[in-house]
Amino acid sequence: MPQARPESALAPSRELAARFEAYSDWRRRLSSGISALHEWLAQQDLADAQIDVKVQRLLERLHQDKLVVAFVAEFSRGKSELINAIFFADFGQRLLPSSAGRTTMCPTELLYDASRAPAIRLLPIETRLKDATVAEFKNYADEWVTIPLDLSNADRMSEALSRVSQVKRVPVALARKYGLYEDEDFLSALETEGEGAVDIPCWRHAVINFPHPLLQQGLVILDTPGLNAIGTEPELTLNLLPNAHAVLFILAADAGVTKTDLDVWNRHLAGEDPATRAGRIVILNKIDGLWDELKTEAEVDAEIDRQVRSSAQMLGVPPAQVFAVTAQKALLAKVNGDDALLAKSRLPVLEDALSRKLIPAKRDIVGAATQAEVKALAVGVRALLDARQNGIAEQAMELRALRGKNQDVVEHMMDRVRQEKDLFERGLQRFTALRTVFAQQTNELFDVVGLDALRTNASRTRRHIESSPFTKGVRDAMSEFFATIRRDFDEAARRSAEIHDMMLAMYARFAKEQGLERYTPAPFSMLKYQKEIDRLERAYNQHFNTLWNMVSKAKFALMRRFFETIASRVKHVYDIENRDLDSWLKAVMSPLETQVKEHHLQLRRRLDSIKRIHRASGELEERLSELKQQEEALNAQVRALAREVVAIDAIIQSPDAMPQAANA
Ligand SMILES: Nc1nc2c(ncn2[C@@H]2O[C@H](COP(=O)(O)OP(=O)(O)OP(=O)(O)O)[C@@H](O)[C@H]2O)c(=O)[nH]1
Ligand SMILES: [Mg+2]
Repeated sequence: MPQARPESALAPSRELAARFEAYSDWRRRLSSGISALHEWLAQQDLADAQIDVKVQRLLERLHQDKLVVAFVAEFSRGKSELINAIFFADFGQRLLPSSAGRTTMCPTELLYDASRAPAIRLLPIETRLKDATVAEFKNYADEWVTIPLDLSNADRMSEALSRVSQVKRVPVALARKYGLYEDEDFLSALETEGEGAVDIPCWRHAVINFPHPLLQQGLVILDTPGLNAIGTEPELTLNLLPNAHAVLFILAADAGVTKTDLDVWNRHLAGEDPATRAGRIVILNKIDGLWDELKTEAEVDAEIDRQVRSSAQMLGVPPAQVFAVTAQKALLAKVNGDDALLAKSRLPVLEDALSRKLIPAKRDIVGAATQAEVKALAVGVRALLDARQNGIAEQAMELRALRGKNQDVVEHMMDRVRQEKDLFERGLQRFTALRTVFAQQTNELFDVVGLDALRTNASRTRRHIESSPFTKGVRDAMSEFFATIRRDFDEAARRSAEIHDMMLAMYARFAKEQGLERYTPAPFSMLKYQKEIDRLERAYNQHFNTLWNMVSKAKFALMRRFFETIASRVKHVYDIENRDLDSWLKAVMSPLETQVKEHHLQLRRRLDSIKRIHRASGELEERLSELKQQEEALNAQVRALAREVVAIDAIIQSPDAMPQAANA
């Protein structure tokens, strides 16, 4: 367990922890606001299956919301040391292995999943021979080696964590088969003794499940190995890094910006659009190397400043995005409770920037998305309530007109309602026919962009790659893979527009014929998924040549794995798109279903009350007062709904309550 230490030394990361705690607290409050709305809807009999699914999804998203921060750099720049200094100084020692030379040999995720015991899980490097991605392996516990973490013993913990730097000696041919061995670069830099054997990482990926307060609240830290290791694991380049909320790129003051630093930056981080670039934070580490007792403090600061500016210029980012620190001295300072050294390490400035930038930005995005969904939900419920109100008003009007009238008039009226009901029931047949067409069109739509279509496309691509394993063959196969997806997406856009048109016409028709509320469903847009596919294709194009040239002999193993990673990312896009399409189809159809059901009910009620009045004229006033009560109850529901939505809005807008406990 963390040892006691002077209060002040911990202040800066407490700030980060406090902000994170406040953010989690906000998510919890937001979740309970949404649950309250859902409960109220259920109580009032206003929730249907579609609403249940929407709320469930919203809550899940809020619950699982993660904030991923990746640390990327060439080896030995101090990534692991920086993670130790920011997050694990409380343990009073270096937790993640950090040493000269290559240390972290596999991508390492630090997170907390309460459903599992604290442990480090390691995916053996041998899994590179199989055509599956790390993300897929995550679903199979038996593929991983799990070492439990003893939280009460820092030494044993750090020993368990040292596994991320394990290497083993294998024949060169095998390393090539894993897609690891390259003649000039990566592995030759590891000590090789004797011909034909080479040291390779023991593990392909590590996940550390560890109940650190920040991780418990949804922070995920991603530590990565240096340049070439990044390049050989497509999972990193295509999935983990693009999806990180922030990427910290680390330089070392003693090395300056080297060619390999620039390679890492340009290949994996630079990004084309300024927005991506803005999410990058550059760290100039090891500034203690510039400390010099023979110079004045001002001189040293000027030198650091000069390095910050020149690094910023080389990377094409504003100098304000570059933070000069020394991770090692910061860790030392925190462990010893040395305030002066901690300030001098400048780590607090970085921590402050992290907590100020990252969390509010994330909160804004989550808040806006939640607000939009709650609003859409409320609009649907409100439409139903409006329809009920109109029905009651109509009935009351009808009945009031009967006051003092004789039986004939009542009979006449009953006939009229009966006719209306007949007309409606004929309309129902059309509605049933529409539903059949709708189901047919929906099936056709899923034929075009369902998972089966993707599976067929992927197997065809795999076959093509294998049958023509030359640059052009692979390139053509891949282009065709993306082109097919694009064609399918265009086709899906066309078909969903057709469905939309049909439903618009149907709503208009029902509104006209049956006097139902006119409703205009939103169209479905494929743009989001198209953009994601474009991004994957760009990433593929960017990495293709690099990979092709880099891994001369192992290229086929690597190419296949590279394709599998792309295919699994594309599948992810399809999963989301299919899910969204499914909810869209429900959202387009279910208001009409509800309207029709509701209208049917109202007609029956009208007929019933006129029948009752026909039997006994005393029923009229009684029935009218019943209607009055129903109207009042409905008005109360409308007001309550508005209150529930306002309450959720208030939570979304509420300022962060920085919890006292975190500062105590
Ligand atoms: N002088 C000094 N040394 C540092 C500092 N930060 C890290 N180091 C040292 O630099 C070496 C490399 O640090 P690591 O944390 O292992 O670097 P890394 O970027 O994780 O490297 P890989 O895991 O190999 O990719 C270690 O010996 C650290 O102690 C610092 O601020 N100042
Ligand atoms: Mg490391």
